[in-house]
Amino acid sequence: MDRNVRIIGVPMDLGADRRGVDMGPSAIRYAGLAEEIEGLDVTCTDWGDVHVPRPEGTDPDSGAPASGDAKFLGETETVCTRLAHEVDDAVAGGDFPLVLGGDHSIAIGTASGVSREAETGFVWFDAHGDFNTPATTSSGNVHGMSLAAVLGKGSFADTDWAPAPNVSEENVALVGLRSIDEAERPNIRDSDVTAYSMTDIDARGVTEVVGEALDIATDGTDGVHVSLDLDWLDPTEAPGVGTPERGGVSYREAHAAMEIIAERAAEPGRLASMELVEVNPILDRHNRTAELAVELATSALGKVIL
Ligand code: 5AB
Ligand code: MN
Ligand code: MN
Ligand code: MN
Repeated sequence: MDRNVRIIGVPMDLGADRRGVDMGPSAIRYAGLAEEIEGLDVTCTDWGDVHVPRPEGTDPDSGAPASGDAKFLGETETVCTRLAHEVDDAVAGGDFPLVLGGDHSIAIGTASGVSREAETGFVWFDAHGDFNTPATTSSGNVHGMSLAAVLGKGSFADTDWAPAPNVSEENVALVGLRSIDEAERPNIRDSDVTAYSMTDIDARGVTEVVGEALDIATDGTDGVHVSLDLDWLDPTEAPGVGTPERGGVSYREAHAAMEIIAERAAEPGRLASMELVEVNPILDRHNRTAELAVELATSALGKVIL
């Protein structure tokens, strides 16, 4: 990594059902994130946390009427707008934004900030599609709608905060899918994103699939944003997540993917930003998932075995 890494925490849990994911940024810091990055001879500055309103005393229906069946949409807009500003500020200052969640709804803010001045491709590592809209969601949780929001799907099209300014569907790759809702599936199929399921990884191997995902995300863009939902990994490796799904990638497959990202970071279409989301310390075992998040981030930033 050739830039200073700017750590931005977002203790957000309003987009998910399971409380505790708001402690993700603390757990990831406690697992030694800054120290490990500095161990790579990369400078690193921790900018602290973006303020997130507490759910108690707030109204889940805020943001109506545009919210439809999305909970805490008003608060999500507030947090994502703040985060977008922080990320934009980091990029403008020549820093590399490393955003710590919090639930995956924060990706709407990261995407807005990083793509404000630059065409940005996305590689979205996840067990889930995060492609629901307020019209298709069965849970009302915005973390299951975040990619659809970034791309301005459904009623998100009518908002000025959700669609990211410079992200084209053609430059978005989803990797590792294994749990898609019935009503969500057509949203993905009818879009121009490229979706790789675990079946693709089984058949072709993680290195080929991630290499192709990076081809898609770098094609004609200025940079790539990596959104890493820790439930992408198998729950045996990453138990501390709110929506675990069996059959995820292994520890080594996850590292291999991050190492490919690091290799490509020096090329045009280089790594623009990264976020680590959905770490829930309450559901974790001895901070194992947070430690894994740190390991994978350092892999993506250039850590090698030899
Ligand atoms: B995550 C579900 N599809 O919409 C929904 O963890 C789960 O950010 C979404 O990928 C999981 O609530 C969201 C059932
Ligand atoms: Mn997700
Ligand atoms: Mn997920
Ligand atoms: Mn989740």
